[in-house]
Amino acid sequence: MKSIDSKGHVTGKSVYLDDIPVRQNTLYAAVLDATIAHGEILSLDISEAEKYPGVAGIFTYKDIPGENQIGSIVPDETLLAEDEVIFQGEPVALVVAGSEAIAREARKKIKISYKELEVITDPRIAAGKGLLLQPPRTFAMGHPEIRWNDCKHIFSGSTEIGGQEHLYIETQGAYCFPMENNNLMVYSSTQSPTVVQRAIAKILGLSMHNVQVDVTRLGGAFGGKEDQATAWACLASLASYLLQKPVKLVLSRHDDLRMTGKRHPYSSDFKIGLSEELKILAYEVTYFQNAGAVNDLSPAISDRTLFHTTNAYFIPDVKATLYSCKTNLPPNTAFRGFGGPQGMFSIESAIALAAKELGIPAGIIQEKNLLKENDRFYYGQKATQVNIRKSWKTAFREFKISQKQKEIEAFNRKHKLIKKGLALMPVTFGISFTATMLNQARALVHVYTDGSVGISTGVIEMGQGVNTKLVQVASQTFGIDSRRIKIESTNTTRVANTSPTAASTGADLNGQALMIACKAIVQRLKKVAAELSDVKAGEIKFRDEQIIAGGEATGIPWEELITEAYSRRINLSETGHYSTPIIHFDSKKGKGHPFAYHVYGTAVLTTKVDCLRGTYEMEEVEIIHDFGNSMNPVIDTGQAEGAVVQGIGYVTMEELAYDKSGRLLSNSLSTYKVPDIYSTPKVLVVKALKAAGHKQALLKSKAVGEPPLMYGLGAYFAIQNAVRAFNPGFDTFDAPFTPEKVLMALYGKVKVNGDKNS
Ligand code: LUZ
Ligand code: MOS
Repeated sequence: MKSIDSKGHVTGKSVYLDDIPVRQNTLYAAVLDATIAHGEILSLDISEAEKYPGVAGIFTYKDIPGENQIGSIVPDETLLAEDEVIFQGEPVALVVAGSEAIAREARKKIKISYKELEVITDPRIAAGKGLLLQPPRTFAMGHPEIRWNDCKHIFSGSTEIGGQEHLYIETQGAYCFPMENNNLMVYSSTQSPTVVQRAIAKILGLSMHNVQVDVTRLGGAFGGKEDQATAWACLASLASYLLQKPVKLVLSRHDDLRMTGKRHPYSSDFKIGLSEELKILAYEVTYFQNAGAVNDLSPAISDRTLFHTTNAYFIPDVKATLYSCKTNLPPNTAFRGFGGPQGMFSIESAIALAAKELGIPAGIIQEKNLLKENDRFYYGQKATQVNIRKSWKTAFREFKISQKQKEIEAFNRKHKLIKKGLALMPVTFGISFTATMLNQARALVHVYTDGSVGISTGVIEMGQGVNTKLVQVASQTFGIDSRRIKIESTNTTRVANTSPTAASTGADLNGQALMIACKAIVQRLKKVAAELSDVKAGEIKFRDEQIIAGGEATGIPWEELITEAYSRRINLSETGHYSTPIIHFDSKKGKGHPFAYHVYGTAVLTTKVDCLRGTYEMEEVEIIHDFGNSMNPVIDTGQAEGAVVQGIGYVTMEELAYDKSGRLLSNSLSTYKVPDIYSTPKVLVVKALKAAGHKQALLKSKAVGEPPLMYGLGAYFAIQNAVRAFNPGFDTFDAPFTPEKVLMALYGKVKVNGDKNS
């Protein structure tokens, strides 16, 4: 089925937050943010700004009627700074005026003076000073410290991997207006309506039932609106509540780039040990996560890094330790993959280093160590229905990888100044929120008397096509045409206590809740249909908009059935609640069965490097991906293609630069480069692995949002292999591999791994 949004999107009729028609007397807000990354606020003078014509109010933390606190996992994040600022871009005051332009002008009239304090942006320096947001966290299996004795080959090194800007097309924003009796209506561009609702209630000293949050759709999010949509909704609500007027706050692109957190940069040390037969026997890794100034979602992201430390491999003795380091950067946050990519980059770097030292292609080591059925992940879960080897083998066959490798070797022998490189990237990604509690969802279904259907769930449509999947579920379960089905906005008064739409679980959790609700209505309708057609309820089915009795079409249409059910006073509405079975995790021990299932796949990536300029092109990216039994191949393939390009951008051109004062230098789209149509691979093929799917996946169709992003990591290693064909000594692991860094790698002093200052 085609996306139900495609027509609205291409005709420009789809409504995003900024398109919601505003009410009379709407005011507009702009945020004044800290211009230094660490300091005491000595004085804050708003008097001149207050007098600026058209200004309706200026608010600081002193105006907050409830608690100045929006931390979602740990209460360590103020909405508005009090006496100290801890990152550049931290909100300090809110200016509200008759127009956006006035608010932004008046903002400049606020005078603020600071006493500057030491700024730390490097996670290793932070760790050295004991600046940690959480105690160090270790997951382990076996005893690598003993196992080194059995290893024939041991290699160690370090990796750096940068952050990533989400660059959702729609910037952060919220629109709020007061309702009677102190209630508030809030439109928010959030992945987490309930997180927003809870935070607003806390800020204003209200109860959650006073705050109604509504979301129609987002113009992209990628994790950037899982936790970081909250502040803007709280600020707009604060002004709206205090002024009793509608208030809109939409960040400009520059404000958004400067004030919001990104994917976490990591700096890591690894040690890998292999047997004579190239089995990885032991692996140890220490991660220094650059978390920024407050926790945000970092504790959960840390967990996912630890879960994906061994990627697609079985390693018997593993120990991984993570330091979540407090720096003076905007709080880094969720981003598609959620710490997984950084963990996988380390193990892939370790394998790449071993391969280089042993003079063999990395693929040989990768293949020998891929997970097998019933292997145990080092966090305790047994791997079942493992498709990684199957995807690897299929990729070799379908994409003629051995032949490609030979062609590249021949090409490199022939060409002096152009070199090609190839890398394989197997991916294994766990599906479920790592916080078991969040793996639940609800749906509300109404069948109206004319046979049309309205559906509410807790899921957020952000371009991933989840609403189309919901239509498919309802249409299949009721046996009716998709045109009868409407997906309502996501609203906290219709579906409460929503989990964020995140962790690739949106369709699985909400789709299964929806199916439960639809099935309950179907059960009731079957009794009515049985009486109408004189067979037992067990022999009734609904298909093609009519009652099928004992396998025969009755000609009794859906509408008639509904009219009859209503006249018999049968309940035509239902809620469904789904919670993922089986999963559990003991976070103290670091053991359990945290994931409903895993998604598997293998990518092969080739690149061509211009060894004069350091520029490169991704030539072919070909993927065998485990979609399970895809319920919507067009949508799922689109998700996979978008994700892999985003992953390639992450390790190639997307470079966040901060200066020593903690200022974001890459603070505009002229200095932060993301993949465009010219930099996407010339050939991009995503083929579905023939697979049965998993019974915990919605209609056996596996979650698809995040896993394919990690194929993109292979771009780093493909470029590295091309560079090595020119400069064999090169073995640094420092992503993103921008053309500038490629040029240095081609000609600069050959870096020795672990020598970070050269
Ligand atoms: N968000 C979250 C996520 O809160 N928990 C998770 O486990 C997760 N995983 C991936 C992406 N977002
Ligand atoms: Mo997420 S990284 O909000 O699934």
